[in-house]
Amino acid sequence: MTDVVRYERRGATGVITIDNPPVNALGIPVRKGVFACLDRAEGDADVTALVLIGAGRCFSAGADIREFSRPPEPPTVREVIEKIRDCPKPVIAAIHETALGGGLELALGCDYRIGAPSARVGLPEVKLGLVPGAGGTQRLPRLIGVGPALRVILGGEPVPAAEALALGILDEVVEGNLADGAVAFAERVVAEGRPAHRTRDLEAKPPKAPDAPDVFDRARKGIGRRARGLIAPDLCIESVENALRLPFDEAMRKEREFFVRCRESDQSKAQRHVFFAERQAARIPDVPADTAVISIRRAAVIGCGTMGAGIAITFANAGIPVHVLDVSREALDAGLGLIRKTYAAGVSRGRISEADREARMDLITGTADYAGIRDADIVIEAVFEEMDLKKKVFQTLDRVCKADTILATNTSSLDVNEIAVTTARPEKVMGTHFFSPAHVMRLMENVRGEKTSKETVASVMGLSRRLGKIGVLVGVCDGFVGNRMYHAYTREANFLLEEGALPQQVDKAIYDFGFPMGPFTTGDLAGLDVGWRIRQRRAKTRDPDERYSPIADRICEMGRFGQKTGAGWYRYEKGGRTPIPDPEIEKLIVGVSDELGIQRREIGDREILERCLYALINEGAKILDEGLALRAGDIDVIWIYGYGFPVHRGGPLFHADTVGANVILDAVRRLHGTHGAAFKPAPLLERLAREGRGFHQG
Ligand code: T1G
Repeated sequence: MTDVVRYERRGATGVITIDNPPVNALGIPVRKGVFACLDRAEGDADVTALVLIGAGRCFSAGADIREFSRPPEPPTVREVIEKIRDCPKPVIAAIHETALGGGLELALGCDYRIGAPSARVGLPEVKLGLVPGAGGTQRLPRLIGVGPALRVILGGEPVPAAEALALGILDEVVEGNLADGAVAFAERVVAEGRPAHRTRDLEAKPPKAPDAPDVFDRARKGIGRRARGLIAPDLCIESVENALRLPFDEAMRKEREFFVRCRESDQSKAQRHVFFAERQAARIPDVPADTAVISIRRAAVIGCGTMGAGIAITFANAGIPVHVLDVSREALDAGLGLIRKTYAAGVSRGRISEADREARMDLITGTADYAGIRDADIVIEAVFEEMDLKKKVFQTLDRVCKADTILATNTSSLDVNEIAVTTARPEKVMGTHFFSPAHVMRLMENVRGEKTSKETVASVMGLSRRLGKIGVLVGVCDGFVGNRMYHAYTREANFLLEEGALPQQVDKAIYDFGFPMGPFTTGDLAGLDVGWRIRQRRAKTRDPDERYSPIADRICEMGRFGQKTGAGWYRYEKGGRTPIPDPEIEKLIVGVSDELGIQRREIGDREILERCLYALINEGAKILDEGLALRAGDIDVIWIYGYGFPVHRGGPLFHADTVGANVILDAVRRLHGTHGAAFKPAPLLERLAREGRGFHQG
């Protein structure tokens, strides 16, 4: 027994309880504790069966991910499972809430598995860049068949109790007290004299309909689309394939080899970093976790355009009633129509049920009258990106809303402090920057103003989680963190065009690095007019000596705003979304090079990546220096969940640590020499290189 595992007798059944808050991770004390309890139960002649159960929130969230950067200490999860296998008495796993990764593998090593209705079981290792390493790729195909096992392992999603029962992962789902149900099941197993029921002794079930014999080829094609360049998914498939073609012990040895290869890979280190970074982002050093928060029972959104509609859907999806206000009845009707259309698409794609759609639509009310939003606990302003208009809206909100209503702006770059001081409640004003489409993108960049109170910060950060978003707190500057870095990244992409590259070449280099799309395809998708308006606003204060590329403006002046106008950086077939390189644009680009007297040259992918990514990293270092982001991991999370930075590279600053601060500083210095002030090395980057440290060390 250890203080995280306890043992008790219930009649002739020994009950082993894992009690290692918060999620019963299978750290070394847990493994030692379970091992010791098994020994004790084996030696107790009065014990005829065993139940393994979790205390607190769940059965077990699996291996302790924090241990992976250290050599494993015995007993490993595998050794605990082997101990269960060798136990002469039946062992029953009793699962509530989650049994994930090694937690499910531990349960698969038991003779039987009993679930509460709340049980959700899964093997999410692939999301950490790993292969299940304690027999999951061998035992699951033996229990549920190769096809369903591949879906569970490659998808990484938890399987709810009813489906787990139907598949054969669970032997029974018990209502009421889970421990009682499991002990009763154990007593039945003994009374019926059932033989040992070792999953390893079962034959792996080959693919059956609807999984055709080519299930492995189809799985490989599937990951080719979704998970290009990733190591773990391919090895997961190979390991499951081994369940059909190798003896159990040999296949287990191969699984272990695959797991270790993945665990040591940069990809898995990056994905494990992101797992913790997105949780760390919720921690605000000067806002204690027990800070009083405002209860958000009702919300309102001002402006029912694309963003406003998406934000309203986000609230309704979280079960929060939301009023959508637009002073123009026509705009309001269009926005409500967009909301209906979005939900209808969700139903037709099987993402939500008809009942869910109805319930969520009932939570959304349109109004053209500010009096209708008086009782909102939070109002998100999502009107046109124009400062005077936003100030007018906030002055009205300040007058109409109750005293403790939080007033938030969805601005993507305007000064939140300037908006806040137009109200009598600056302490209740924040930025809540959603990313389009707001009901899909998980990032919420929460902008803390100079006068924003801790209560408001805590309330909005808590709301992010409730909305299913990843809230990251940032400071006020032009573009906050994400867009300020995006400006540096796209600035270099545009300069590369002037110097010899074409949009399709830059986009391909960025795509091959792992982004879902490059900057020009992204611009066409988001709409080029958004950036154009921001550049026009900045034109008034732009340094005349600062290099500026006119190409993007020229394209907008032609009325080419991207997909929404059928042409932008690329052209699109009518109604199509496939970017087609356009000779018209190539002509425009070459014309600008000539105008600027730039001799176009051959530009390689390496230079494209250096110029775009190191500009991004250098700007991120400046942002950290200026205290506008709390930690490097926050910047990584912003870029992964807001801009599609490949998760298997960990985000821009984790990638910088993988490359090495000194390597990046050398390149930035070289680029500074050839491309001027934009590449002036950030002081933090210089410090890290000098001290041999990374953004995430210390
Ligand atoms: N190891 C270490 N810490 C973990 C952890 C884990 N497996 N899971 C969660 N935590 C921490 C988390 O960092 C947070 O810490 C706190 O617990 C609450 O988590 C051998 C090799 C279970 C669905 O991938 O999916 O087993 O911020 O905020 O929203 O083959 O945690 O409080 O300090 O997420 O209620 C596989 C990962 C591991 C599951 C609960 N298992 N965890 O969600 O709480 S690899 C996973 C989750 C493995 C085997 C392989 C979720 C959750 P802090 P939380 P939640």
